Amino acid sequence: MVKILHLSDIHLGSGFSHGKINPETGINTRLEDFVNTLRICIDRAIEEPVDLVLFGGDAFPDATPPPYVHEAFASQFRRLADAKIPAILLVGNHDQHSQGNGGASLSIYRTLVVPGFIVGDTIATHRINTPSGEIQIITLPWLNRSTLLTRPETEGLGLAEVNQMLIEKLQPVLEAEIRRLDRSIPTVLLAHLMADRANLGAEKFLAVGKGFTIPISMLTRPEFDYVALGHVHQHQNLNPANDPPVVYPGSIERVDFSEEQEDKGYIMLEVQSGKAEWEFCPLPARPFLTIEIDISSTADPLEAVLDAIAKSEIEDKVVRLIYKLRSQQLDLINISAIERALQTAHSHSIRPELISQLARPRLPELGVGNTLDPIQALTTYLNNREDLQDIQQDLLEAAESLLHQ
Ligand SMILES: [Mn+2]
Repeated sequence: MVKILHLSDIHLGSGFSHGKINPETGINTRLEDFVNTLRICIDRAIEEPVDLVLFGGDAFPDATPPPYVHEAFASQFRRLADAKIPAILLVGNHDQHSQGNGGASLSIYRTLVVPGFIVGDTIATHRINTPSGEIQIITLPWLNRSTLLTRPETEGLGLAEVNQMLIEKLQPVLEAEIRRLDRSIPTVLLAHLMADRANLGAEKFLAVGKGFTIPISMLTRPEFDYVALGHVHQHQNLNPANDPPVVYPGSIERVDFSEEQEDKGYIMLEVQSGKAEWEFCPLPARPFLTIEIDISSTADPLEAVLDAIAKSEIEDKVVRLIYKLRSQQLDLINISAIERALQTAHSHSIRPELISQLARPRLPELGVGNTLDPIQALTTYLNNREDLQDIQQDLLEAAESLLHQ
C-alpha cells in the first residue's frame, strides 16, 4: 500500500482583509493562519511518514505572489524535500498567468530541481518509486482556452461550445495516457478541474465566464484507483461508490465567508492496485461567523445589536456583523460601542444595510402586463446593468444551459 497525503487549494496570501497585522511579526494574521494549517499538513506527512504528497493546485491567489508569501510556501514544502518525501505540485487556475501557459508561480520548483518535486503543468504520467512500491500519477492541470485549442478554432464561439470542443480534445489525450498505464501498479489521477457534479463554493463566483466543467464519467474510470482533485473549496467525494473515490479535499483555510459553514482538512490515503482507502482529516481552520440582525422595527436598535453580539460566541473568530435598519435609526447607532463589543473577535467587519422605504423602481419592460420568457427577461435586465456588461454573454450562456438541463 502506498501512503499518500492529498491536500489542495492552499491560496496562501489571500483573505488579508479578514486579518490584522501581528505587531510581533509585522505579518498579516491570515497569512500566519494559512501557514499554520499548511504546517500541520506537512507535519503529518513527515510524522507518518507518507510515501508521497499530492497537491491539487491553487497555491496562491495569483501567479505572482510577493516574495515573502512565496517564501512561506517554500519553507513548508522544502521540509518534504529534506525528509525525502516526493511531492507533485499541480498547477491550478490561480497559479497560471491569465493569458498563457505553464505554472508561473510553481515552475520555480522545477527550475531549482528540488529533489523529488514534480510540477504538474502538463497532461502527463509520472512514475514514482516509493519505499512502499511504485505508483503512477497522471497530472491534469487546469485547462484554459489555450491548453488544447487554438485561437482560430474558438473564434466567435460561446463558452458552452468551447467547453464541448475542449472535452472532445481532452478525451483522446487522456485516453492515450490511460492506454500507456502499467496495470500492475496503482494509479492516481491528479486533476485541477470543475467536475459537473461538484457542489460549488466560492469558486462559482470566481469561475463565471472562465470555467470549464468536465463530466464525471471522464474521471470514474476503472483504470484509476483514486482521483485526487483540486479547485472546489468544499470537501466532497463525487463518487460515493468509491470505485474509484473522486475526492476534493477542499481548501485548508477559509478563503472567504462563503466557506463559513465548511469543515476544512486534507486527505490521508492508502492505495494499491484496485483499492484505495481514504480519510478526511480536519484542520483547525479559523472559524468565521456571520451575525445578521434586522433592527428596523426595534425601539432601541443599538441595544438589539449589542444583544445579538453578546449572544454569539465571537472569540478569535472572523466576524461580520450585518444589521438592517431604517435611515431614521442611523443616529441611534453608536459604532464605537459596537466595535468595543466585537473586540474579542479575531477581526470584524460591520455592514449596516439601509432598508429603503421606497419600492425599487422596476424596469418598464418587465412591468405588469408584459410576459417575457426567462432569457428575454434576463437580457432586458442585463441591458440595464452596465456593471455586468463584461460577463453578459457568459451569464446568458450559463442561463441557457441551466434552462436546458
Ligand atoms: Mn482553482
